[in-house]
Amino acid sequence: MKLPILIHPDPRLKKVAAPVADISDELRTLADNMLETMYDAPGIGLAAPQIAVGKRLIVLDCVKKEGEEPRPLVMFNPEVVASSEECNVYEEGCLSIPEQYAEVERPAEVSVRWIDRDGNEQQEDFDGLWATCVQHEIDHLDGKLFIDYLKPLKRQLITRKMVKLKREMARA
Ligand code: GNR
Ligand code: NI
Repeated sequence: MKLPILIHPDPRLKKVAAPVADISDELRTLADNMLETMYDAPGIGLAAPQIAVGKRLIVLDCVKKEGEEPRPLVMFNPEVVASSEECNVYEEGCLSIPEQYAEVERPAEVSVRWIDRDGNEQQEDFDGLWATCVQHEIDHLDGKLFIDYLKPLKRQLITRKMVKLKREMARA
């Protein structure tokens, strides 16, 4: 089932999400619906607060090349346990901030620990687009958006555009 994605500004996107206690079938279904919503958008990641669920759950798949095997990842309670000194700059976008893109600098490599859909603890190192995306998604769980890294003026400009977009969407 496809779920509606919240558009910034929305107070639900600014809240710190709550850790998940144990992995139920209900949570697995939610994760599957998030993956469906993400692929449909299309996007390379999605965090539960974006669909108005205040839980520490993210999904991602940064395999974007045609013909390559997809790699859907479901992460409950994901945590960055180590980050590289070296940084990367990526042009980021967000499904909650449609059609707005800006360069954001983040650690180039991160080690992430999480609980998978079977309730097992996992840890893996990510680099490239995967590293950027997983950090962007974990930020959502802490109520943080990529525009929070921009200069206030640029952030305000984008926020105003989104207010206008939401007004137009409500009228349509
Ligand atoms: O689809 C998405 N693309 C993207 C591109 C660069 C950096 C981060 C992202 S994540 C984004 C989907 C999204 O909003 N996830 O929260
Ligand atoms: Ni996002």
